[in-house]
Amino acid sequence: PSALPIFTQEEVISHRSLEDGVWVTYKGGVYDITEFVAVHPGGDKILLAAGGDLEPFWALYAVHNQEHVLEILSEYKVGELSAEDLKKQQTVVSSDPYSSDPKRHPILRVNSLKPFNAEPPPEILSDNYITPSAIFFKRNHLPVPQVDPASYQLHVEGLPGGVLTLSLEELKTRFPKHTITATLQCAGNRRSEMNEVKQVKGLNWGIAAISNATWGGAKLRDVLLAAGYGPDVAKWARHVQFEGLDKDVTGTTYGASIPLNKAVSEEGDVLLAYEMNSEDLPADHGYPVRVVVPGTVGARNVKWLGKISVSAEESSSHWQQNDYKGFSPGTDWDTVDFKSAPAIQELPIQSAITTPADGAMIDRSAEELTVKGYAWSGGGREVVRVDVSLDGGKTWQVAQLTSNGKGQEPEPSPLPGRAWAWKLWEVSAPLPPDDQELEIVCKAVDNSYNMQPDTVPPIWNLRGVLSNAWHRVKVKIRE
Ligand code: HEM
Ligand code: MTE
Ligand code: MO
Repeated sequence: PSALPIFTQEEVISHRSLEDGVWVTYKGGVYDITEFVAVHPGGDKILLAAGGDLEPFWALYAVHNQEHVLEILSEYKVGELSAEDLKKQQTVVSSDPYSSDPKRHPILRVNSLKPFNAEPPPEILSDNYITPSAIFFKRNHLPVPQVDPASYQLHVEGLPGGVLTLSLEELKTRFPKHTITATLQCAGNRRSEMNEVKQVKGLNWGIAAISNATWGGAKLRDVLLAAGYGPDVAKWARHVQFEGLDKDVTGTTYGASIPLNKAVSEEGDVLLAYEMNSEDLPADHGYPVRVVVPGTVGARNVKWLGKISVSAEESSSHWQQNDYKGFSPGTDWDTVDFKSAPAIQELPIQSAITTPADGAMIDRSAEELTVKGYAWSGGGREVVRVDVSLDGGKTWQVAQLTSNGKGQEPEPSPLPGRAWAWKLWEVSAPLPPDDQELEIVCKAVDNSYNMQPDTVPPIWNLRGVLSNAWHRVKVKIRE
C-alpha cells in the first residue's frame, strides 16, 4: 500500500500547462512531470499527454518501452489515481495503433517494432542487385495506414487550376507509366558507427538501411503539368511538399518537401510510384502510392501519399524542419539550432562491405578471400570506382563493379547525371600469408570525384546522419 495521496482524474486534468503544472497518469500512478518537460528527449510533444494518460502516446512512440524511461518517470511520482477513475481509464485505453501493421519477413533485423524499422542482414543485401521487396529495409515513423484503393484520392494543390484530385485508377490511366531503378537510403544508415564514437540520438542502423528497387508509376512532372504547372508558377514556387496518410495521435501526418526544380525537371525522374519490383507497392512501402525521388534521401520519398502541394515554402513538418539535418561534431543538443542548417536532400557518396561480416573467421586453407559490398552516391552521381584494402588502408586494389553478381548481364550504363541505382562490387585476393587478423576497408569514388572521409569522428553529428566514412570490418584467419 502506497503512502502517496490519491487523486481523481479531474484533479489530474487540472494540471495540464507549465503554469498549473504538468501531470500525467501511467498504470494507475500520478506523476508531476513539470520539471521534466524542458529536458524531454522527444521535445514538447510530451505536453500532448498533459493532464491525461501516457499509455496511448507511448503505444505510438514505443521508444518508451525501456527500463530507463520508466526509471525517469518513477522519479516524478506524486500519487495514485483513484480506483474508480483507473477502471474507467482501462475501458477507454485505445487499442494498439499498430495492430493492423502487415506481417514482415522474419529475416529482417528489427531496430524498432512500433513503429516498424528493420534492415536485412548485410550478406543477404548484396545477393541481389534488385532487393526483393520483403527484405527491402523498412523505415516507418508511424503505424502503417490502411488505404482502400477504391476510395483512394491524391490531391494536388497550389496550382492555378485549383485542386486536382486523382483516383488510383486515374493516376494509372491518365499518365504514361515509367519504370526507374533507384536506390533508397535512410539518412541514418550506418548510424551505429557514429554511436561507437559517441552516443547519438536515433535508431541504431547498421549498414543495410539502404536497398534498391525498380519502381513503376507516373512522373510527378506529368501530373504537375496536368494540374496547371507552367512558367508563371515557376516565378514564385520553390518547393513541392508531400503529405502521407500516416498520422500520429494528434492527427499530424508525415510530411516532407523537395526543391521544385527536382520535381519538374525532365531529368529528375521523380515518380508517383504505384509499383515496386513489378507488383503493387507493399503496405510497408507506401501502398497504394508513394513518391520516389531518385538520388534524394529516403525521408523525402513520402509513402502513402495523400497530398502534393506546390509552394514557395518548404514543408513545415517536423521531419523537414527539425530533423534530417547535418551539424558540426562540435554541436550538441544544448547549442543546436535546426534553422541554421539546410534539410538533407541529395546524399553523399557511400559504400560498405556486406561480406565478410565483421568478426568473421576465415580458414587459412581458403587461400583467397572474396569481399563484396555496395556503393552509391546521391544526386544521380555515378560511382566510378571502389577501392578495397585488406590491411587497414595501407595498400589498395580496385574492386570489380558487378550488377546481378557473377554470370549476369551487366546493367546498362546510366544516363549522365541520372545514376540512381547502386553498384554492387566484389574483389578476390589471396590471403596475406603473415597476418592473423585483417582489417578490410572499402571506399568509393563518384564521377565528381567525391570520396568518403576516412574516419567517423570528423563527421560525427548529434543526430547520427550522413554516416559515410570508409567502412571497416575485421576478420580473423584460422590456421
Ligand atoms: C523520447 C521520456 C512522454 C514523445 C524519449 C526518451 C525518453 C523519454 C527518456 C528517449 C528514449 C531513448 O532514446 O532511449 C519520456 C517520459 C515521458 C515522455 C519520462 C512522460 C513523463 C512522451 C510523450 C510523447 C513523447 C507524451 C508524445 C506525445 C517522444 C518522442 C521521442 C521520445 C517522439 C523520440 C525522440 C527521438 O526521435 O529520439 N522520451 N517521454 N514522449 N519521446 Fe518521450
Ligand atoms: N513516408 C511516410 N508517409 N511515413 C514515413 O514514416 N519514412 C521516410 C520515407 N517516407 C516515411 C515516409 C523515411 S525516413 C525513409 S528512410 C523512407 O521512407 C523509407 O522507405 P522504405 O520504408 O520504403 O524503405
Ligand atoms: Mo529515413
